[in-house]
Amino acid sequence: MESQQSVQKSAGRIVEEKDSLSQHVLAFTRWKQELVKEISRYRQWLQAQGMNSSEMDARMNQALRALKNDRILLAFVGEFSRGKSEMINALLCRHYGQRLLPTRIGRTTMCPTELYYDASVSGAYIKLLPIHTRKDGVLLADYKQQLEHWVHLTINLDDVSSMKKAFEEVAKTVQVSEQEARDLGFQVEYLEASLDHPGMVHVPAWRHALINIDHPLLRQGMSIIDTPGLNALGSEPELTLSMLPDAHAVLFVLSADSGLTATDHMIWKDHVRDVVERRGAALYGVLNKIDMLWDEDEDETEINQQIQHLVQVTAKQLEVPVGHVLPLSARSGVKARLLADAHLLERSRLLQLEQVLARSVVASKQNLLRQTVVQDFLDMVSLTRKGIEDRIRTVTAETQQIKPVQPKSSEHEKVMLTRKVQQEQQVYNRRLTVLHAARKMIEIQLPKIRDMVGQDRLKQHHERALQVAQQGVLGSGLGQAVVQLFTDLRADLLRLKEELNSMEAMVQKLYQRYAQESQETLLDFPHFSLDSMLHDLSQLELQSVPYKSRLGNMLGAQKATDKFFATLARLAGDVYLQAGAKAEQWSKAALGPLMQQTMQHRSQVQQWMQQLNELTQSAQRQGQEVIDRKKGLEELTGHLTFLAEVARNLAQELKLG
Ligand SMILES: Nc1nc2c(ncn2[C@@H]2O[C@H](COP(=O)(O)OP(=O)(O)OP(=O)(O)O)[C@@H](O)[C@H]2O)c(=O)[nH]1
Ligand SMILES: [Mg+2]
Repeated sequence: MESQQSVQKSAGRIVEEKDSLSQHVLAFTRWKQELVKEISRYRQWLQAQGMNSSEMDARMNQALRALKNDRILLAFVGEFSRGKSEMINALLCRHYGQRLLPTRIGRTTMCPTELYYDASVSGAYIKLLPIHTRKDGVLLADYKQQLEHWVHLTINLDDVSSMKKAFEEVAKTVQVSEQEARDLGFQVEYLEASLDHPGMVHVPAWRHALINIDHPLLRQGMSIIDTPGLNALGSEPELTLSMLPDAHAVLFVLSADSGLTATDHMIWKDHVRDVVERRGAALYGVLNKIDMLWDEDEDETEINQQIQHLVQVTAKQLEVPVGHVLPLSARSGVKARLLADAHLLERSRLLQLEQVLARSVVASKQNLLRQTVVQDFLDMVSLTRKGIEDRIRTVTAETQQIKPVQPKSSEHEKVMLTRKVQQEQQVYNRRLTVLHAARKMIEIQLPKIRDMVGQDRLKQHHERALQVAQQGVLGSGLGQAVVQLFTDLRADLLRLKEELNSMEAMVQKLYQRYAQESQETLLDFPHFSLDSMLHDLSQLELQSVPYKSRLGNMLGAQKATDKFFATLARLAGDVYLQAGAKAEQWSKAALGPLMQQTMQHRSQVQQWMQQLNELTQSAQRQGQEVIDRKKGLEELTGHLTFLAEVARNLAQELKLG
């Protein structure tokens, strides 16, 4: 809040953001907030009615967390000096009235740099992970949990020069011997030699940078990753194996003056295209620096034709649709924004880029949430509705049976109600017995799941793969180790899949028994499949192919090979453990609808019991009975109206998709 105010106060900054990307992201954020509100309303209502259960609570918490933490991740990749950082500046500069990231001819960005906004910490900062941490074999993902290893710089958003200085750190290099550079996992031929210290080379000072900064786009839930040019992709395997595949959109940046060069093509082929497309993220080629084609002597139409031709050629080379190659001048975009020059902004085509990002990235993210979170809630609401409808039917039938108040009718009423309570109590007990049996069954199965896929087994597989690596002939060990690891992990998941199938059959039977005991229609229960995780595992294995061949041929690249294997094993292990955890989660949630139904039934039986108590306590109240029931009915109908409204709102969200 404080930094937001300081941003607003400071002179010279243009605070207003009206571009379409920002608007779309903002609309998306509002949409999520509305959903959170709707879900919270339903949850409070459930609590007030005593109809919530711990399973439902857990399910709702998970969905609410997903909605609150959900971010859109945008990554910029490509050969050095193509203008990646300048493009990020173009997206963000208007808010600060200046460029954020350093841009220069030659290599500038030295380490992957993540920009985001974290509302839970006050003040802007840059956190930098020293390069020597590459030697200790600890993954970046783990370092992100141990922030004490990072160098912390605070950013003063009100002081332009201090801000510039802080951002310059990202471009810092240090000089080390060639051997040291190799030990750090670099390929020396790609490094710049030191001019004053022969035999020394420049390596990046930092392994990774995290920048927390308050900007409307970031505040609304967008995170941006800037990457250094060539070979950073190869030397930090986590970048290609984990960060890029996690991005929702990847912009592959090219320069319009040189078109697609051989190195551009290598990066595209080995590290970008397949990795991103397999995950279904949006992937665009950006032809930057189109201003270099602008020529005062040529008219605009001719220039545009040239640009269009270049776009078509590039699309063909990249084998993507023409609409996925975007011509742009990032530098003019920055200038136009800083000078508020509408004509230059149009010429820069920056707005087209923002529109594409808004349409494809934000919209696809929103759709994904619709299919998961919204659908899940809709299912829960329908189940509650069904329960209330059942109650209405019962109460209506009972009300019709009540004759106008006559002497003795109270006695009759009491007998009827006692019978009803007894019957329902029996049904409830039978249901509870089935539920207990079902719970027991799940409790027995849970340790089995944990034994089949868990930390211990993962460790065994890992060790076995390492043995295979050591036995392999020079250069081939890595490939064999990767194959071994994936074969073992997959075998476990396939066995777990079989186990889950038989569990599902058991759950199905229990649901049938439950329905028979209570003579109700069969409830639907949550289903779960390991297929997506098996798919993720295969994708990861495929992603390792370019590395295997490249590292396999590199003699003396032991460090890089070890690091690559450690990263791959960790990521595969994550998918594997996640599959185990999800299977466990499913087993616990599989009985959710049964529980919900039973809870609803219990509260119904309790109500009848109360009625019976009241009836016994005061005989005069018999006349009141019809009125009470009518009231009860009105209340239930009110509940139904409420639930129908919640369901309508949620269904509306689904339709909009
Ligand atoms: N003419 C022109 N120059 C640009 C444009 N965008 C960037 N540049 C220039 O190209 C050079 C490199 O830009 P950067 O943004 O640093 O490139 P990068 O891709 O981030 O490069 P690395 O950080 O080294 O990977 C700088 O001198 C920029 O001013 C553009 O649209 N037109
Ligand atoms: Mg850069």
